[in-house]
Parts: sequence; structure tokens; C-alpha cells
Amino acid sequence: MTEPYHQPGASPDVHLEDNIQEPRRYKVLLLNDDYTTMEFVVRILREVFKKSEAEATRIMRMVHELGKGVCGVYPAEIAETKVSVVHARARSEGFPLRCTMEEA
Ligand code: TYC
Repeated sequence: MTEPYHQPGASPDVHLEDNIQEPRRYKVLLLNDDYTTMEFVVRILREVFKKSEAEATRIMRMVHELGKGVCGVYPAEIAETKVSVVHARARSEGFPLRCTMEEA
């Protein structure tokens, strides 16, 4: 027997498009410190966050002057991975660079 939902012409009570949840998005931020080199921060912004040289330099200077700055906005899993990659690369080079995420 065919389920009612699958009968030709039957339509669900709830319109699917009314039920769509946009995935939460997270800002990934770099924090300033006195020891990480500017060159390393620019490299992280280029390689992990795919910024141009000019944009990476702009963000690095903003973090240096204001204390923190947004590197990008991503779904949770991608943001978490970027934070981990930044910390792993910074620690392996001996830098105390910190990176955090917060809901956008
Ligand atoms: N303040 C660092 C310096 O003067 C540079 C720096 C910029 C460090 C951004 C961290 O997220 C950072 N060498």
C-alpha cells in the first residue's frame, strides 16, 4: 500500500522552504602578541586563510594595532580546523600566536 505522503497530488502540511535553517557561521580571529613576527602572521593569513599579500598585510596590521582582527567567516567545522592549524603551525615555529572563533 502506498503511504499517504507519496500519493500523487498529496503535499506536506509544512512548506519545506519555510523550514530551512542556515548553518551557523563563525568569525575566526587572530589576537595580537609581542613575540610572533609580522612576517609569520602574514604567511598564516596567506596560506591558511587564502588572503592576497595586500589583504594579509592589512589584517596583520589591524591585529597589531587594535589587538584582534577577523581573518574570515566559516561554518563551525572549517573554523575549528583553521584555529587548530594556526595553533599547530605557530607552536611548531615557537610562536605564541593565538587564534579564536566566535559566532558571527
Ligand atoms: N605584534 C607583533 C609584532 O610586533 C605582530 C603580530 C601581529 C603578532 C598580529 C600577532 O596576531 C598578530 N611582532
